[in-house]
This record gives sequence, C-alpha cells and structure tokens, in this order.
Amino acid sequence: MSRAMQDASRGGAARLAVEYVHADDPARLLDGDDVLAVFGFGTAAPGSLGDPRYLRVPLEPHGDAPYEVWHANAPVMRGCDDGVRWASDGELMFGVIEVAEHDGDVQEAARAAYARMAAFTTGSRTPRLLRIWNYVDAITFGEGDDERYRAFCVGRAQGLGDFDVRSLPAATAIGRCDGERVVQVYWLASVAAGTPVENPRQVSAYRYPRRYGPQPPSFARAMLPPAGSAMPLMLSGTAAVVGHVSMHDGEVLAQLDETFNNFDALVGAARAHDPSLPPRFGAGTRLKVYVRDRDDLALVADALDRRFGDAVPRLLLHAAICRRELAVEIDGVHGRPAD
Ligand code: 3EB
Repeated sequence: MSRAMQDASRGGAARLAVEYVHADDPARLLDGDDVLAVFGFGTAAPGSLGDPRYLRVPLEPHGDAPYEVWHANAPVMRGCDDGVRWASDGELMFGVIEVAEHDGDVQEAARAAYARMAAFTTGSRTPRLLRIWNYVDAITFGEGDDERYRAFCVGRAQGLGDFDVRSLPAATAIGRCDGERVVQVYWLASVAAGTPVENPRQVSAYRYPRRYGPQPPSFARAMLPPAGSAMPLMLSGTAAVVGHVSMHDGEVLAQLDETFNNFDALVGAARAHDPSLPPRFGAGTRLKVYVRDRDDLALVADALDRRFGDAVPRLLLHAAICRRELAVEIDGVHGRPAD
C-alpha cells in the first residue's frame, strides 16, 4: 500500500482538544487517561511531575497562569527512549527532547535535537509531524549570520535531513529568558499527514531571502489536521511580518493589529480547504501571546481585553521573538467551539 493510501485508511480517528486550566495541584491534571500532555509555564510551575506527559515551559506568564492540557483518545501510552519523552494514543504523539548546548553551540544542539526527533518519529506509528515548538535561550544574541536564531535555523535544517518544504510542520521558535542554554523542542505528530497552509500576506518562511540568514526557517504558517479528525487548525508563531518584512518597529500595539491581520488572511486560506472553520477567533480558539518587553505585557493584555473580552481563551508569556524589531508574536489553535 502507498503511504497516501495508508494515511487515508487510518486517518480520521485523531482527536485533540486544547484547554487552559487553573490548578492548585497540577499532578491531578494527569489523572485522565485521555491526557496526552500538560504544560506548566514559568517558575511557579513544577519542573517535573515524574511523568513524560508533563513539561515545564521556561517562560514567565503574565498574571495567574493556567496550565495547558491536551486531550486525545483514551488510553494514552507513555515512555522515555534515548532522551525522547513521549505519549501516544496510537493516532497522535506528543514528544519532547531537550539538548544542552556545549560552549553555546546552538547549531549543533538544534541539529542533534532534530536528528533525534526525526529518527524517533520516522520509526514510530506516528511519523507525520504536524506542529513543533522550539525554545532557545538568547535567541537574538550575536551579529549577522552568527546570530543564534540563524544558527538554530541551520542546525534545524541539518537535523531534518532531506525534506520537502511543502510538507514542513507548523512551528514556533521563541526565546527563553532564563539563561539556560538548553534547546527545548516538543512536537505533535500523527499517523496521517495534515495539510500545511501558507499565508497570502506573507512570503513562505522557507523562501525568505538571504538577508535573513543562510538557511531560511523551516516551517509552514499553519497546519490543517488530517482529514476527518476532530482537531483544530494549528497556527504557527505569527507576528507583524508582511511579505518578509517586519512592520511597525517600536509600536507594539500596531504590531499586534498587524498580527491579527495576518491571522485573518491565514484563517481565510485555511477555510478554502475547510469552510467549517469559523472565520473569526472565538470559543474554539486558544492563543499563546509572546511579548518581548516585560513592560509591554500589561499594555498587550489590555489591548486583547478590548479586542476579545472573554471570548477567546489566551495566555500571555514573557519571551524574546526571533527578530529584534518584533515586540509580539502569537501562536495557537483555532477550531469549532465544540472541538
Ligand atoms: C516569522 O514570521 C516570525 O523559525 O520556527 C515564527 C514561527 C517565526 C516559527 C521558526 C519563526 C519560526 O518569521 C518568526
């Protein structure tokens, strides 16, 4: 059977629901046998709960942070293999790998993380990468092609090996602010392939011109889930980039508006494939909002309150964006309210 026929025959059973939940005892969030992953944010969250489904993301939240919980189909299996911590329900896999940099060599740490992830997922029942998150310390440190984000992009592409840019996963690459030189990569993979979506207002990142570095960033702007699955659209980290150019340098609120203009275009492109997706963000949307300057967090929170009120669950995090002039970036998921 061809890969495509296998995908078609197996696809459709995947389920993913993303929730933001307040909890005094996060260990209880792991009780459900449909729980694929739980994320805690910042120093107030536990570093480990002795379960590979739990991950602390080292970004400080603004205000009282919820935990992020991914529900899939029960039962979820889990394990640790050669540095990969994983959980899977047979349709979807959550995986995480953390690689310490030696002497600040972020390129080599990224290469090693991606090579391990690629080998692990390719050899699993869930070989199709849908979505990847990357957390890298001091992401805009260094000048020109020595900038750490550019070195990360080189190592990422090396670790992926031979790849077709048209099947790259959606992604976020964001700067942690805790001084730990550890490349943290976590991902969602599936049995059946999703459909990558590009943004008509933006040049595809994998086609960025040379001025942004020797290796264009390897990601799709969004990923539609496998056909027939009960999963939201997965939105990559999105900022005030129009074409390939950063807009509104120094104006965080103008960048926020531009980011939502980009999301309107991206959701529009996704709706051409799946018209049942709501055209606007709402109760089936979850947003993670990354803000570079701590002093801008309250300003951005207020602007989001004015834009959405209580209609869109969201989480604000203090994090460095991979271009210095970008003050805000947002990623998330977008689906029908019942998803
Ligand atoms: C941009 O539009 C902003 O390198 O994986 C967003 C999402 C960005 C993912 C990545 C980078 C990445 O270019 C930066």
